[in-house]
Amino acid sequence: KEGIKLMKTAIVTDSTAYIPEQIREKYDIHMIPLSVNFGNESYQEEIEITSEQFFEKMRGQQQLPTTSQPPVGKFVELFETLSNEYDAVISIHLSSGISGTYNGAATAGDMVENIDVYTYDSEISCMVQGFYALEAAEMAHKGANPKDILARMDEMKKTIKAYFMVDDLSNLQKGGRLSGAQALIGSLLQVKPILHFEDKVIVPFEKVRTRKKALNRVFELLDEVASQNEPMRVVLIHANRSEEAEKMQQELSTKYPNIECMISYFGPVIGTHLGEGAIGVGWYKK
Ligand code: MYR
Repeated sequence: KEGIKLMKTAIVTDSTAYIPEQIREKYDIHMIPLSVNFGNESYQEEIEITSEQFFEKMRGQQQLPTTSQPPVGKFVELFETLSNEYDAVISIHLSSGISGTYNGAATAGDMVENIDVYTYDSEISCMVQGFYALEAAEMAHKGANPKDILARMDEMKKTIKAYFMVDDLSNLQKGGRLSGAQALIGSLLQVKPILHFEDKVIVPFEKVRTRKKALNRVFELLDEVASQNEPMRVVLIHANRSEEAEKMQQELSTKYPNIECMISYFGPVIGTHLGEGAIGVGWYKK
């Protein structure tokens, strides 16, 4: 008689989930880095350059850095190594509407033969993408099969939301990551628009005049969900504004005992496109 064999599924994500190393280790999450380039100097984020070093370096530059997706070969190499120990891989990535990373992982998945690779488009990025990776890792650890993990992520997608604001829209515009009507974008350069993801790309959500008003509006949107008193996870994401994020965390934790509120950051690659001072709020119902 055959015993029940638990599937061993490895969870892979990319650096833009900004899951701190200790947490990746604890959850056994494998990470492939994207890079930032200053002229012809290239740094793999989270490995060769920290957020603090990056923002400091960016401040001193005339020209904006650029970013690049990981080479397909990096994914191939990792998937092949994982095939020695696992039956399957779920590889979770930043939105395919803003980066070629997801497609690169999918190409690599097709190239590797001795392991099943499922690529997942988070349609978002940063710690909100990290939420998928953390839940997937918890399930994988318990021996859940890939189909069930993928189904759970699709379920999460229904309540996952993130809004974010930048101090200056020009980085996003220069990097070509702001979608929506050009005329609208022109008129937005004067204000502090709230941004979000729609159909995998970044579009303005609402025009607001000041950062304070924009934040209040985002907290109002959060309140619509948080006041239902169901368990939820919230993340405050900042580009080198940790004190501001800590203050907000305190306020939210006091106001909503049902939410688990964490702080995360916009690292080098996302920081290149959003600029220093950006702030975001993301959440999902658990
Ligand atoms: C690449 O070079 O492939 C990376 C491009 C990254 C574009 C990032 C655009 C900003 C994303 C903001 C995410 C906010 C999530 C809450």
